[in-house]
Amino acid sequence: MKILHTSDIHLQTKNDDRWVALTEILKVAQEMEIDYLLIAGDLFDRSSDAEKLKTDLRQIFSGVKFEILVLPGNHDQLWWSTSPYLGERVKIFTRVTKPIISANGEVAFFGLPFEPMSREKLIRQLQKIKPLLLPDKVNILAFHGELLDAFFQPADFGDEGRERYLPVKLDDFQELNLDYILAGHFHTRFEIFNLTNGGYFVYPGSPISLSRKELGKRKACFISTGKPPQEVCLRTSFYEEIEVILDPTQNDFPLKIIDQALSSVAKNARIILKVRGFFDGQAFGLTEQRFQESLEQLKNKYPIIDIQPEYYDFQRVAREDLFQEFKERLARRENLDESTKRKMMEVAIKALIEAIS
Ligand SMILES: [Mn+2]
Repeated sequence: MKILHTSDIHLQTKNDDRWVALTEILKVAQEMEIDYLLIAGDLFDRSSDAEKLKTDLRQIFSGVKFEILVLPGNHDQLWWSTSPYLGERVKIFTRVTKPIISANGEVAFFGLPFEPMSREKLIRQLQKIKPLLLPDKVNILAFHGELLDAFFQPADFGDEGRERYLPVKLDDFQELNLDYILAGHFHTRFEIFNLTNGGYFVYPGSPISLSRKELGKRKACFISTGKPPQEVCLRTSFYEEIEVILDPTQNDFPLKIIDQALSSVAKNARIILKVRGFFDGQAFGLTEQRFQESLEQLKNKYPIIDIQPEYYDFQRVAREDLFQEFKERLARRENLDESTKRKMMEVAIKALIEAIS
């Protein structure tokens, strides 16, 4: 059986990037001919957003060929508790002791709907699954919370502060013999953890960048039962940090170097461009202002959302005989690797800037 797993879409309104991400997931699910789409919490950003989107969702969820299983997350749990109707394809996890069994009887899906509770209570809740596990079936748990084994930052969960959201350890699942734990709440990236019984704990990461913390192509998790989880790249928009370090010994025009670095970035990326290092303004007939204006113009060519200008025109230093001699000697050194040479060059330039200003 084939399952696609996503989480933390945090829908807010129709036709924005998040909505497009949801339609992309439905499209991918259709193309892969999956049987179940599992959404492991925080489909909505807030309950009020869910209420606004209900009828539109009912429509798009009814046009699919697979079943959709939804777990309430910490952002939308109250709304799900009103038992909304999202079409006959959609089933909602209501109690951890009420598994959803697949039509062919192969898979038992358990789901622990989010609700604030102590770690002790959480462990008791999880233990309730134990007598219900079906040894001849594939047992899956949908879970929305924090995995303590990984060193995450609060921002990895969408800046939710220091409060803990259903904190678990991989060891908590030791006696449960689950095949897959399909989790949500961790936005940053796709991550797989191995369970001691041979099963897997997976966070797919948000299918769209919700903040600048979520960098790189967004993914969903694909499961063909009996096999390890696989990542599926989505064609949704995402933030990408591109850092260009201008090498003061390079003879290429600085803008050409930046253009080259940007040319290979995916079209659906939102680029945060960081330009560091040094260039010789006099040699290229560039002032820092002209350089910055040219960088801004790149926004017409590439999807750049932010430019962090940390470059430095070191033309005065570049003209110093001492610098020229240093540069030549450094270039001749064969027992130094390129990164060491670059660091030495940086230190030298900074020291010379200090000395002559
Ligand atoms: Mn969450």
